[in-house]
Amino acid sequence: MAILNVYSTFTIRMLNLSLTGTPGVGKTTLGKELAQRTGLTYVNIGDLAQEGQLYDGYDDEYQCPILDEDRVVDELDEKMVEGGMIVDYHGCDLFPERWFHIVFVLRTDNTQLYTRLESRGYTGKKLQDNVQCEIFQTIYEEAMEAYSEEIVHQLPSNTPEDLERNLEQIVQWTEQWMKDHN
Ligand code: DAT
Repeated sequence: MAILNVYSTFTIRMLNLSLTGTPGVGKTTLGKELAQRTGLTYVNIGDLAQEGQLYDGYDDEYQCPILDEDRVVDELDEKMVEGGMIVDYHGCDLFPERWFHIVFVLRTDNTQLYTRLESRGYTGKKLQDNVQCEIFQTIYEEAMEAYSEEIVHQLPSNTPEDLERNLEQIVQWTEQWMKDHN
């Protein structure tokens, strides 16, 4: 938190991070901890949509509401322009390219992901499809298509050691970005 407060007395450029990847890879865990360590603001798109009921219908197959992407983008745009945001969502190509300075795609081994999603209560097709999404690296490919390839980075997210390493790397990268741009 102290890291960014140093800059708070004058106008500064702030970066925005995307944390993306298949459900269960650890975006929320990493994003919340990262917010604590950097002072950046964590936003979970699923929560934001639920709070504002930013939905456009219901998906019977997956038994979940369908995100109204335009309203989500409108809702967040002002904050994104100000900067200093960490955005957590299991997709990334719905967001404007200009929003992000860096995109992290978290990756988890299939067996681990299976266990995590099962303990979250996922079963049947929903469980299988999500694990397949990870096997086929769907979100990584989506990120590589939607953003400049140099800003897209994969991070392993299997163990607590991975989590700590990812945190340290992103905190360092954030500090460096702030120095370079202010
Ligand atoms: P997501 O937000 O991507 O859906 P999550 O942060 O809710 O994922 O994490 C899913 C589960 O996995 C949760 O029980 C915490 C655990 N987890 C997250 N990152 C981990 C890591 N690096 N090592 C071990 N477990 C992790």
